[in-house]
Amino acid sequence: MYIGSVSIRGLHHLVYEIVDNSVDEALAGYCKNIHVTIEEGNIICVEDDGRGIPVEKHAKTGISAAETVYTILHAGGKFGGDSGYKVSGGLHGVGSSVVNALSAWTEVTIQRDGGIYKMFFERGKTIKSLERVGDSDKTGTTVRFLADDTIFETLEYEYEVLEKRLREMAFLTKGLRITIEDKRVKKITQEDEEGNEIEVEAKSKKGDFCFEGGLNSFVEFLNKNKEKIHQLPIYIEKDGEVPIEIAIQYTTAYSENIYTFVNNINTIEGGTHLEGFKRAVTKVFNDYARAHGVLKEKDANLVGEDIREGMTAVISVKVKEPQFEGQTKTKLGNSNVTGIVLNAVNEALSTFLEENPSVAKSILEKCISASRAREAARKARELVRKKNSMEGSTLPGKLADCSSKNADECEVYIVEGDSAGGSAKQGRDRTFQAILPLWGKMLNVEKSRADKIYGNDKLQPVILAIGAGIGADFDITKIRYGKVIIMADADVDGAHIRTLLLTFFFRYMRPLVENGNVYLAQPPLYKLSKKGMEDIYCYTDEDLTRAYKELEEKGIQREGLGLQRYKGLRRNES
Ligand code: TSJ
Repeated sequence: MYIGSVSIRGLHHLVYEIVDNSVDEALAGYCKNIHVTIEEGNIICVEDDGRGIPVEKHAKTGISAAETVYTILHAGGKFGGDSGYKVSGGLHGVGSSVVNALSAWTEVTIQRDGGIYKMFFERGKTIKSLERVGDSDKTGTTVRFLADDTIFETLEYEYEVLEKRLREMAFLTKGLRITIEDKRVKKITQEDEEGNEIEVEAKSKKGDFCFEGGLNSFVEFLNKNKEKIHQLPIYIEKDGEVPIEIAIQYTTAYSENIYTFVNNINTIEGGTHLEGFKRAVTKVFNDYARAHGVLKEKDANLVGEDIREGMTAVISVKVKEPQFEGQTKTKLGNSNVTGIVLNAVNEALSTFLEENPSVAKSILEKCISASRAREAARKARELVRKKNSMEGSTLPGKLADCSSKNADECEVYIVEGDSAGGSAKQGRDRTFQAILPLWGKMLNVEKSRADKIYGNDKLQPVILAIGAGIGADFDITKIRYGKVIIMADADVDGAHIRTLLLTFFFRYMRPLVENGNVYLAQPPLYKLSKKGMEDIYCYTDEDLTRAYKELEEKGIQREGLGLQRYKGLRRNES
């Protein structure tokens, strides 16, 4: 229920559920450090230096509070009386019993009241009740668990995914230190000086996150590779019924980048807090522009989009009984939050602009030029539309189309260069596979405004081949291929083209990405061959190591194998 799925996503959720308990302890003011370790065998260890889960026995049940949290659904966060400011209750903080039920085993260690206490569970059942096993002058809670492989599709945690979420948690909780270490032994294949393939142990990965700046550090982190319009982020903090924390920093980029959180949960579908924020920002900048003569009486107001161009912002609110709506339950529904955020931003942002006129001026200059570009883009779009309706929607000349017209079964391969396009054409099944070769330098849409996208000669063939328009006009029901497959070389240039095309799809054909129509063709890195044996293709270094091992078990030694190493990047170099 809290975990959501048995895929790798659900697996990662197990870790978040446990860490959330320690973060709650930090929010209550009692925990400064949280250590997360991925141990060999995909065992997770979460350790905090909080007060330790209460160990005394419950008057009625005779069971310790600690064991209750771990075995009774929903028990978390509801015992121990007033444990300070708690806002969880929504999606997290109550999931420890769920994690327990979904784990092959769980070991809980509590240091508290001068003692060390331990308990142990298997698949949710108590194997060892809580007992005192030693003395300690420290306090804290440590949970180790192994997810149940009969429930989850995979137990292989992705370090980067966990790291990103833990870094985010550290940003959202000023001053809290969260560390992560991946201690799993990873073997990778490398070439030694003589060009032989050798296996070596990869370095363990580590992260150490503590941000005194909180959300200001967060936006600075998000903007670290961007050119800033003002150095210090605009910071808004307001306590009250709905505590609000917001940081804003403008860059010269053309996109808007707003992240919203409710009780530390990323509300990717936005909701009432984002609504209030957007309305306030639009109003404050327009009012300021009028009051200071940047907009004259005859000028139309700036629209929200113009004002948010180049904006990076993080919004974090704490809501007592959050209602989550939307497809993925990540949209805040509480309607009172709109007005509360709106008022807080109105007040704080207008004060900021009055006190920092040079920053206000730079931001407004950017808004005005965004507004002009929007007008130019509208005209460019009209032009393309008119041209298409006059000429009929012609397909690009270089497209080798397929014969089927049923989009569900059709694929288009976007291929780099003429030679690759040629071999792709030879290898394809022309009934359902189309090939679109591209050349030359693809436009980076992140570095250009919309008016430069319409009619761009590199993007035009892609737009016409897919046949569903772009931007606000994009209509996914019109796509001519159910699969849009980017097939670029496995080298740096290929990686560049992949990134540029993905950026274009993300910014101008977002539904295509969200609906899962975009694919990357992955070429193999190695081929193992031997006379009388079917060729084996390996896509990663792990694949190769596994293939060697399996062949060895069949009595085939690696010395007798032909190894073809294809041009391109090893995974660890990409
Ligand atoms: F729930 C859990 F087992 F999953 C878990 C809880 C896992 C981890 C890694 C940490 C925790 C946890 C719980 N850390 N800190 C706490 N704190 C309490 O449970 C606690 C301690 C004292 C009092 C009190 O009122 O004295 C109240 C609470 C809720």
